[in-house]
Amino acid sequence: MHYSESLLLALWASVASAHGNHDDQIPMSGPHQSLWYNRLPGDGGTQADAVFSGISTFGRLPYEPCLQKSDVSYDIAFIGAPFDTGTSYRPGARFGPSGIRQGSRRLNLYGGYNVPLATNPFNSWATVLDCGDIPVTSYDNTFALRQIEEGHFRILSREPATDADEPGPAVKGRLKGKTLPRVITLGGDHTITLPLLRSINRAYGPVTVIHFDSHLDTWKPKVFGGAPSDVASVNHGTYFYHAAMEGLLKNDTNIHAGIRTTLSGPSDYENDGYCGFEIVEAREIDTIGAEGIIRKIRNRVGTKNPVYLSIDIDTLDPAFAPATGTPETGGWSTRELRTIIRGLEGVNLIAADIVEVAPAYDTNAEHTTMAAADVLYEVMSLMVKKGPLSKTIDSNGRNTRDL
Ligand SMILES: *[C@@H]1O[C@H](CO)[C@@H](O)[C@H](O)[C@H]1NC(C)=O
Ligand SMILES: [Mn+2]
Repeated sequence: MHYSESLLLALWASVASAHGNHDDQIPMSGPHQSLWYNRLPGDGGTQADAVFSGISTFGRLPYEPCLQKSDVSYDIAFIGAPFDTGTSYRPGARFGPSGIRQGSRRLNLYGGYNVPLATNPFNSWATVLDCGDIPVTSYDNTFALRQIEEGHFRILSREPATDADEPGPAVKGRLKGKTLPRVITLGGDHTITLPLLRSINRAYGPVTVIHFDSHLDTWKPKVFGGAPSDVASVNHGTYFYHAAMEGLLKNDTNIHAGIRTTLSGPSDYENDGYCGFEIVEAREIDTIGAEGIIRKIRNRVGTKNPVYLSIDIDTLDPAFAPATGTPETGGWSTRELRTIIRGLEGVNLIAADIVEVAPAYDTNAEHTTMAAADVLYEVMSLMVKKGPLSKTIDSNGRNTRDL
């Protein structure tokens, strides 16, 4: 035996015995003990990884392959949709789900308590899981969109872990009134929101959308992309046009916020109104502030409508989130967007997505994936604070809680 090896063994023995003799002196209290990693393997303590090691899930939540296992239940599920063949400029959002997970590792290092919202989404009534990714082909957009719709619907249409109320009756083959979990989808380019809304429609009927983005995404296919074929007409600039034409949106209740795109002309805004949206421009933050923007959104969507929240990471200025498909300067800071999202407390969020995170263009410091993770942390917190959906949705899909 080499001298260094025997020294190491002696050291190991002394550490192990000291540890064994004084087990109760090691401070192991507080939430999230599974995240504690300051013990020796095999000493009876946790063998969990550190936040900087091991396999990544969103916020280091437990992973379950929910699509393969029908007996897994949850109240909030994270699911990835690694699709990016609907992009007009920079591809790469197929790596969004894994990038966001990587950027989210430190979310609950200290326990995860959200100070401004006074809630802990990692330690609450809710069972929150990372369900992995929906399998998505990169060779056939039509098939990929079907995969995303079916995958999402299988996650959405399951009984939640926490069933606060009696499930209501199904309405015309829909799941309206049934107790449902919430699903947060990690994109993927923004095209995925069309199949996600198709899935949502099967459960809730037409919904209200809050859309954070620098772009409208209601462009007519002839205007955006030229629509040389039906397949090409569905892309990350046109999916809301299709959603409106398919009746997936509740007209005149939807709102975009953070808009600062150039247009083909003023008619793009007219078409946007036709698709059922109001517009909050990014630059309005200079005149009405975050408070004014929150007020506009709340006035538009109310607190009774079931609301789908779709967040394009390009809402943020490229200084804060450079790694995205179509960056636009002049956007909000991460602090401003987080403040505005927290301002949606009480809004009836049934599901959400975050899209257009393309990690290949990120800084070495992971600005974009961290920003995406932190924005979702606020969304998760809002959902947990609001309570189980079954308490808030009646058989007409209406909020019954006295607000
Ligand atoms: C939505 O509502 C607006 C404003 O009332 C209306 O102009 C538009 O035609 C409606 N769109 C659809 C698709 O029904
Ligand atoms: Mn966008």
